[in-house]
Order: sequence, then structure tokens, then C-alpha cells
Amino acid sequence: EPTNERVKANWRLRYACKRASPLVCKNQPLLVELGVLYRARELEGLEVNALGYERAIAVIKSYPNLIAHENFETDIVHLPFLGEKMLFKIREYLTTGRIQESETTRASQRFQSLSAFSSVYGVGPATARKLYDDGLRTIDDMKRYYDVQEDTEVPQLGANSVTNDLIRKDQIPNLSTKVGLALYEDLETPIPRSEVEQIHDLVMQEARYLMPECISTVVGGYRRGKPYCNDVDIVIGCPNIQSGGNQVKALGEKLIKRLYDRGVLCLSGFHAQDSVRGAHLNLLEKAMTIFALPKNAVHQRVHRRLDLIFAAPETYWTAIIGWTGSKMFERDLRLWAKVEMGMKFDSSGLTRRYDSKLFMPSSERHVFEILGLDWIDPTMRNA
Ligand code: DCP
Ligand code: MG
Repeated sequence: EPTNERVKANWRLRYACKRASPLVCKNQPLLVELGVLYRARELEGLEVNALGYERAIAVIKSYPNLIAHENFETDIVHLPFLGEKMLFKIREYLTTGRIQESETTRASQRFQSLSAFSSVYGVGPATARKLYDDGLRTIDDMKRYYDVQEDTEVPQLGANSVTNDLIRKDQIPNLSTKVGLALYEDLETPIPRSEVEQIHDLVMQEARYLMPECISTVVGGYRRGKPYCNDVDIVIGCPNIQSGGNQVKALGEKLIKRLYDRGVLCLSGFHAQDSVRGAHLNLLEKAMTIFALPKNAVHQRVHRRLDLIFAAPETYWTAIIGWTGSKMFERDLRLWAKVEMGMKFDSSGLTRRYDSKLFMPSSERHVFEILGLDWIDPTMRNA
């Protein structure tokens, strides 16, 4: 059953997890302009300011009509999170067809460099600013700075699965920056849905070899309907796994080893996921990897970022919701759970705040029900 009409009528509400947010909305060109302003603030580390733009963008995404002079005073000025400054920008766009600040920003060297730097795997805005302050301007500057040459060897796919094996968490940042630069062109290439599906098939073929009953869902942008993704996110559930102990991680490690042996992985690292709190311990593990499908007659090998999330039965459905996104949808889901329901939600589970009792949802819809929310189709979670 698709997202119902009641949800579609919810465009005035503050919580993104109560609104329908399509991938592409009626006001997309305006959102592209506001997106530049959001990104600029994020790159400069102005987090509060950036969040203001992010919220404004999300609210406009749910607005069902083309913004025009006729509905500006009746609807737009009453939308949540649109303060005077934001309304000024939208009015500017309405009257001139552009936003001056967005154009200035896009043209600036600093914005272009910071955007480029932070597009490298493992590089955040703070590192990007530091590189800029050190005088770097381009990805080529960055390759020289990190000593990554044309012929820098990327860890061989599958060749040394032992040395390459599970890299410790604290080693990931530096290593991933070098790998990110060596594979920059590959990792920048958008992944079509058909390739996401091929990757999923191959991974699950190996997973089922280890555990025939395991189940999976491709999450992330793919599930929200994006035609091209920046990475592949897969939640793998293990129905027969006992909680407690480290069976979830053990399965993850075995699968990673098999993928190395098949020659499709070249880097991997485990992360404990979300809150490692009492009852939730060991119920969810995430492996960040770099993956490439075997070469065939048609396609060259392209390296892709692949995140594998391993979930115990208690956390499978919350992991799916938590990893389907969008980021803003997730943020408001957590806020809704906390403020309105006295619960704590994240991908590692749903608990009552006062006694930390862990719910055991039986489906994704069940999680929405427990949270007192109407069902929203994944393709309408693009807040
Ligand atoms: N997510 C989250 N918190 C994190 C990491 C992820 O809430 N620390 C959620 C929100 C994201 C989803 O997981 O939508 C997947 O994360 P991605 O970074 O892979 O983003 P998307 O899949 O949405 O887009 P893409 O991968 O195409 O850039
Ligand atoms: Mg993704």
C-alpha cells in the first residue's frame, strides 16, 4: 500500500518523518540553488546554519505545488523552518529566477576546492579546510600531498586477504584517504541501479553459502529510488543468530573473508554501529568496504563503496529503516521518538526510554506502528 493521502496532506508539519518527500519535487531548481548555500555552510563548519538550510530544503521538498507569487503569502510564509532570511532568498528566486549568493558561492575557488576535497572518501569538511589553508586547490594537489601517484598501488583485489584483512578502526581514516585518492575517479562515478543489483546478488550468493537462511535488503539511496547511487548499502539479517556473544560479527567477518577470496574486495573495516549500549551490544555490525564486480566482456572493473550492515533478529527492521534514510528523515525519526513518544530509536533498535526495554518489531511497518507514525513508502523518504 503506497503512502496514503493523509501523509501527503501533511506538508505543513515540522517532522520530516510525517511528511511525504519525493526524490524530485515540483520546486527542484530552487532546491538546487538552496542546496549550494547549505553545502557552503556545511563545508565551512557552520553546523547550526547548515541545519537551517537543510530543514528549509526538506520542508520545500514536501510542498506539493510549484511555489509562485499566488501561494507565497498563503502557504510559503507559514511553512515551518522558513525564517525571514530564507523567505528573502526564495522571494529573490521567485522574482529574478536566481539567487545571487548561490551564484557567487558556486563561482568561488574556495567552495570549489572544499567541495572537491570533501568528495574524497574519508575526508570531511574540517580536513578539507585544513588542506585549503595549506595552499591546496585541486584533487591533483591533494594526490601530490598524500603522495598518491598515477601508478600508486591500490591494495590488490583479493590477492592478500590476510594482510588486507580487517583493518583496525583507528587505521581507517589515513588509509581510506590514500585509497580514496587512488580510486578517486572510480568512486566518483555514479552507480546505476542494475550494478547495485548485481553487487547485491553476488554478496548474497556468498552470504547464503555461510548461512542459507539469511535475508537482506538493499537500503540507502537505492531503496529511496535514486537512479544512481554513490555507494551500495546492504542490510543482512541472520534469523537464527543468538543475541549476546559475537555471532553477528563472526558472520560478518566470514563473509568479508569469502568476498576477499573471490577477489571482489580490496579494503574493509568494521565499525560498531550506533549506540553500543547495554541491551544493544553486539546486535549490529557494519563493515565499510571497497568492492569491484569481476570484469566481464561488457564492463571494466569499477571500484565501489559497499557498506554491509549485519543485524541480529532484534535489530533487522530498525537497521533497515535507519539505513534507508534520508539523513533528515532519520534525524526527525529519532527526534519524534524521543520528544513525542518517550522512546529511543536508531538503527540498532527501538527502546522505551524509562526502562530501556528493547522492542522486537516483526516488520518495518511494525516499527512505524510502535512509533505511532503513518507508513511512509521508502520512495517518499527523500527529506
Ligand atoms: N545513515 C545515517 N547515519 C549515518 C550513516 C547513514 O542515518 N551515520 C543513513 C542515512 C542514509 C543511509 O543511512 O540515507 C545511507 O547512507 P549513505 O551515506 O550511503 O547515503 P544514501 O544511501 O542516502 O545516498 P548515496 O549513498 O547515494 O550518497
Ligand atoms: Mg548509500
